[in-house]
Amino acid sequence: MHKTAWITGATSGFGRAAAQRFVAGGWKLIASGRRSERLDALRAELGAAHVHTCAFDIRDEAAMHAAIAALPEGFRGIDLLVNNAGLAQGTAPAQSSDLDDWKRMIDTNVTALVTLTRALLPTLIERRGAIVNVSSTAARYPYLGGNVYAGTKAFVSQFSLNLRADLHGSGVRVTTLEPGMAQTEFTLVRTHGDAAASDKLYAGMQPITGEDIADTLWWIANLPPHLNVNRLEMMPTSQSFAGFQIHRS
Ligand code: NDP
Ligand code: 8X3
Repeated sequence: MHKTAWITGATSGFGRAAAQRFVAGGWKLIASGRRSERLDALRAELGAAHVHTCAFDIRDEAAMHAAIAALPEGFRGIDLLVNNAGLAQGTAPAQSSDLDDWKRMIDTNVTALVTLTRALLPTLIERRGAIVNVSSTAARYPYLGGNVYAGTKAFVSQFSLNLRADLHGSGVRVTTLEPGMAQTEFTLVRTHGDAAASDKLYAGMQPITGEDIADTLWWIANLPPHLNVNRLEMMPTSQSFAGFQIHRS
């Protein structure tokens, strides 16, 4: 029997690559995101029989519940939820950040993630499924301008570990995936469309790709049922750690 994955944020980056990987591997796919034309193109590319798409803003709780209610019969049982939709907004220090950017990140990366997870827990429990929450190295390593983005990802990581505790004995597996620098539309979104800044960030280094993440998600989801990856942190080889900063008067 085909398993079914719901991958949020499937219009770009990690989510689109994962959508391609799971359908190629024989899974049925629910792909969501706001950009309906991209979802239509994905469905055309991957084949309509195994792909259901739903276009909605994940911050819109009513639209989310409508999308769940409208799932076709063959897509109602969900074996894997990949909570991938998310964003960073801005790189400024806290004292000069835009509060609306902060709220947008919290609404998307935290509130929408827990809302969808809560709604899908019954089917995930029924099918002894799995949840992979896409967090970030930002959850663990502070950096200048990370502020609320990093805070949302710390929430995602800690929520994932706590979900594991609550779902003890249910057979549902939960993983938090914490990638470092990856080349997607992430930086374009973060900088409000500054392509030069995005290109500059990735210049001269080899970032993680969407395909790298898709392969990792595929590995996690297809491990034998007795194995749970709790937390997986990964970085490009060309990215590592720097020291603390010291202010001297
Ligand atoms: P992209 O910008 O390429 O993809 C983000 C996806 O999230 C898009 O499909 C977008 O769809 C979706 N999304 C964003 N906001 C909403 C919304 N309000 N409603 C519905 N969908 C939304 O970035 P990535 O692939 O890099 O990001 C995926 C995840 O990985 C994010 O959670 C990000 O924080 C995380 N991450 C990224 C890293 C990186 O360096 N790139 C590193 C570590 C973690 P649409 O715009 O169509 O709605
Ligand atoms: C994205 C990685 O380092 O830009 O989550 O915060 S970073």
